[in-house]
Amino acid sequence: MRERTPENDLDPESAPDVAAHRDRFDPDGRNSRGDLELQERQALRRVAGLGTELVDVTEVEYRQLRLERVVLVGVWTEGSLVDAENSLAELAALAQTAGSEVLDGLIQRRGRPDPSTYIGSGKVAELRDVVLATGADTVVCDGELSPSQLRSLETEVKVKVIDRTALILDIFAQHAKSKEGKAQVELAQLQYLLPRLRGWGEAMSRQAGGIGTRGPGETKLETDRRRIRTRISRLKREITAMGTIRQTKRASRRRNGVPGVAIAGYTNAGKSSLLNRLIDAGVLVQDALFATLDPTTRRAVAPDGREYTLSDTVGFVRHLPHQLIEAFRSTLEEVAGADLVVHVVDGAHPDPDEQVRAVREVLAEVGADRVPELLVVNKVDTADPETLLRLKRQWPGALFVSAHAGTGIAGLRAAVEERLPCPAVEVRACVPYSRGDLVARVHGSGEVLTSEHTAEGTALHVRVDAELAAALAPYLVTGGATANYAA
Ligand SMILES: Nc1nc2c(ncn2[C@@H]2O[C@H](COP(=O)(O)OP(=O)(O)OP(=O)(O)O)[C@@H](O)[C@H]2O)c(=O)[nH]1
Ligand SMILES: [Mg+2]
Repeated sequence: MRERTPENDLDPESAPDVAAHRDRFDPDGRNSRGDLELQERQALRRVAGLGTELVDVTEVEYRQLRLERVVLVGVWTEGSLVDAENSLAELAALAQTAGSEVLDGLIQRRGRPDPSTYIGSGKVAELRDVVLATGADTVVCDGELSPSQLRSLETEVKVKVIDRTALILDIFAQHAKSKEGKAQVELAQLQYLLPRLRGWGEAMSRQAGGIGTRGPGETKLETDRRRIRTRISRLKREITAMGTIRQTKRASRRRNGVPGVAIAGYTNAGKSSLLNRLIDAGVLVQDALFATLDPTTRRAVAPDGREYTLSDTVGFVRHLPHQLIEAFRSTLEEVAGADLVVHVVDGAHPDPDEQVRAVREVLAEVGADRVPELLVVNKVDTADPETLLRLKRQWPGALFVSAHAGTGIAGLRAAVEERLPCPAVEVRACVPYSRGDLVARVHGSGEVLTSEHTAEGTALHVRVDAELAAALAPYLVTGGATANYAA
């Protein structure tokens, strides 16, 4: 299990270098935004008892999550013991990211989770002992539990019980920054909450005292449900509206023939670090899960002058709660709208194959599996050499890089640029000097094969998209335009 300290959250190797580098190129300090965000986040982390609160729905029977001292418990139904341990280690990393201290972890082998208490009765007793011995205040289960399972287990172990989904939602709530991100997380939380309104432990319920749920309690529950439903519809409308703005931007990028590259992959694989390496974007890097929630898009220019965009996106995880996929659909569709997905894999992770499988599953769910994928194994500086050899055999087309050490970055950049869709039409034109705007557009989105200044104007031999070819039509010279569907 990894120890998290504020020190190792910072990128130890490149932090000072990158900062110095940025100072040189970015005197107004705009690019160090990632560092500032990180400081802000760590300052928050130190507030004991920091939890997630649905500020707008204060009346509902919803307990704030206050995860401080937790015990983890998982049911291992298939796969090897190593798989089960990896899964619990990931749950521990999630819990630490949410700001809690992990005291212990238990795994039970069972054909399937117990329908009433998730773990079997013997294990429940053991769990109760561990909770007492460690002084834990919360139990985190490695799965999505039914409301009644949560309630029964809570009654037995007498501390708060939450599941993996609630934990992930809590992290998202802590990390959401933009208006859109906050709305998406709140939507996911409310959708998770709705069927569980009665699910929280009865002892802690606001209806405590009114044993059972008849009378005024029932009415209140109905009111709460209605309020939540109203809020859900409003959030959905808001999110759709915000998504439209992004779609418009994406459409304009497409119209201008600027290809888009999305960096996707498992959470903590190093997507943001790679973006920083590739174009010094200054985005937040943290040894935490789901450090990035809001997509960042930056422009980049290939050596041949063609422009493209690189976007950093939210990371994926195994069994990403479906409420989150739904709520973040518009953000995830950014990936589906890209021309290339750079799929980043953490080569130092105990099970990179499983990461790749989980990421491809989510990509398929949002329709991004049709986009060409460039597999990139990151962290080769710390990965086990034997694992790397195995992965090289397994994924012959993959690139092996280190965002920290800079290994393979030039190759990655070249591979990305090589895969950018080629503009479709090859054109020879002589553009008069009065149409400098056209020449600039060609340089921005076309591929310039040759360019020469002549007495009549700029003689160009270029590959451009259909729209630009039409704009160049008045200036075509012999040879004209030939469709060339190279891409
Ligand atoms: N050893 C090593 N560590 C790396 C490398 N690249 C990134 N890291 C570390 O991995 C952690 C996660 O990096 P990020 O760039 O934040 O990862 P991400 O994929 O953007 O993660 P999320 O936004 O949380 O999904 C940080 O602690 C980085 O310093 C690398 O090449 N080698
Ligand atoms: Mg990130």
